[in-house]
Amino acid sequence: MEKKTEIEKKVNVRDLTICDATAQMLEKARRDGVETAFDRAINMKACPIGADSACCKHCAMGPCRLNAKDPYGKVGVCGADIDTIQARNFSRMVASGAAAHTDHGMSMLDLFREVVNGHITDYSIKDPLKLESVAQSIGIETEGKSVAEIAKELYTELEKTYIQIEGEIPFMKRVPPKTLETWRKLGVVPRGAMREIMEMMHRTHMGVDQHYENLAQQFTRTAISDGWGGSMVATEISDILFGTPSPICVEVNMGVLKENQVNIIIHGHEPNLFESILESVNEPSLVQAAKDAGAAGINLVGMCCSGAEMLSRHGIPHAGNFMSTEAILVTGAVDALGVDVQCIKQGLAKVAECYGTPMFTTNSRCRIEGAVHIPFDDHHPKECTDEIVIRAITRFKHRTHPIEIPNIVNVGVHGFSHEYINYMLGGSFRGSYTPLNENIINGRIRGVAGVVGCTNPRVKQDWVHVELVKELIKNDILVLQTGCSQIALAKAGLTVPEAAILAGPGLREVCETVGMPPVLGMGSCVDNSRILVAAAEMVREGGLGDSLASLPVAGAAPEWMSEKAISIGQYFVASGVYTVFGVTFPIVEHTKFYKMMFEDFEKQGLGKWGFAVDPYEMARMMIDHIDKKRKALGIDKARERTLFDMADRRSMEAA
Ligand code: NFS
Ligand code: SF4
Repeated sequence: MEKKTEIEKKVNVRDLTICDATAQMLEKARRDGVETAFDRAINMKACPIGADSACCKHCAMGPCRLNAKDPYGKVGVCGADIDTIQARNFSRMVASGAAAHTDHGMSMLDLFREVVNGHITDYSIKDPLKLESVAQSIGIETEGKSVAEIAKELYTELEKTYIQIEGEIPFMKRVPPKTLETWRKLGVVPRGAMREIMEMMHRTHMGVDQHYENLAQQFTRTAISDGWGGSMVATEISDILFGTPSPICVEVNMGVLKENQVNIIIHGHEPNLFESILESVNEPSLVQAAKDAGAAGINLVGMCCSGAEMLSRHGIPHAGNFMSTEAILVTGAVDALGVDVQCIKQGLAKVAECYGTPMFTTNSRCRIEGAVHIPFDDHHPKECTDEIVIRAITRFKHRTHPIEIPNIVNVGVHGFSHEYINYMLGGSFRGSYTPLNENIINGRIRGVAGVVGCTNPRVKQDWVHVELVKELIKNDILVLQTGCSQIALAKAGLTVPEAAILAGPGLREVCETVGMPPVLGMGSCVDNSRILVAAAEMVREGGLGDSLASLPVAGAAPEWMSEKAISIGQYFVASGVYTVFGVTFPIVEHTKFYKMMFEDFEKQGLGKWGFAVDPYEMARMMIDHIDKKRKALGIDKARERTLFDMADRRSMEAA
């Protein structure tokens, strides 16, 4: 114990995070003697063999550990070499990440089916226009059909995303033809996600697939079944049921907690829980109960991904990203923490207990010792959400812990669905991606980057995200964001139109003309599918090549931590995007597997992986790639001309 405190003392909280609110709470946690994941990350040295993905525990002849310094010097007991071991480990990360997104998507589809069948009445189809456009995008004839008829047909089609045994999943119809042709040639077009994930698990069992290239074919197919399958269904169905986001001004950061109100945090990934608790907190009898308990009202706040969805759809305030979930409990102001699935640290239960915050699990898939389980059922959702509100009110009434809420709130604009980008740039009468493409072709916008993903206590929270994005926009690259990354930039104040002053002259001019921020928040991690759809639209629009791989775009997950991020990275790579990860990468350099991931994929017409810890290095890699694509498209000269013109104009104006 002595030793631990010494290590902690040596590490200033300012070295752990650039989020002032989180830093303030980490200081308090230390004073209170409460441990968080930041402390555990300091005390738990990452296993170097595991970090290199040089170990295998797929059978009881092992576990076997190879040597990353001499990767071909040794093989496992069964004879598996370093390439097989890395490829199998990577495959299983993709399978797990893809399973998380597709199981979430399937829950949304279950809900949709029951709404369509009339068995669930607490939810309804809020966005019939979106229903129609999704149906049309996969070839369903909508002319003269009722909403109910279209919905039934759409359900039957989308179910194939999961359970289809043979044939291509429905959203393959959205993939630009040239990209689809490449995928068919490589044999990576998914059948149904269940089948792909099952086959992936089979092939990574001891003694099955022992060729890294063959494994790569299947993990690519599995990842595509996530991005263009499970995740895309999750986004589209959520929009149909709860509404398609459009830009909205929202408050972010821990200052959204209110000392004089009953504070409820929902942290997780599935929007249905959140949608229902939003109804519960507006229930007049519960509002009255809160007032009777002495509260000024009930304050509902989101964290992580379902928080990012509610922020985009309804303007619900967002309190912080993944590495702030323990810290916020340290305020003592949280009267209930409700969680569903994914990215819920087990450590939350302990911290919640320290501050007398009741924690509730709600999904049968996720239970935590020390948390109270209140099952959430889509057929009677309010039974669960009302109960959480009632217990929060009780906790408010009996608050015993001193309260300290960081007085920090950042206001920003979020909710840029691909539909809205279409409308925003193309005008209200006839939305289109023409202006975006034109501005890329004429060089005002150099390219587009998706910066997404987690925060991770192995690096300074939010810092890599923020520095990377600043560097990109400074170089005229429009940034699209989702998940915890989006919240990092919101806290840094970059999701406002005024942030355009930080952009390069070309991007700045476009942002100022349209009145948009240089950083567009698109929602949760499953909403990365919005980025794919936007990219497909850019190809369809014309002038930027005929496949996704020809676009001047790049992606990054600078502070990633989850297997979901790996699946996302792989489906971006499969979709032709150069994708750079930070923190660490589960791979050994100077191996065949490494060469395939970081070089050869691109030669097959896909994207490729990149890795850098330093945000400026990461930005440079992405910019170089974007310039390479511009050159291949023959639009590199246009940019020089445009920027020269602009500089000319400015100097003339000044004179
Ligand atoms: Ni994405 Fe959302 Fe955040 Fe990472 Fe976790 S909340 S699904 S996995 S940590 S971005
Ligand atoms: Fe070792 Fe092979 Fe078993 Fe893996 S599958 S643990 S490498 S013997």
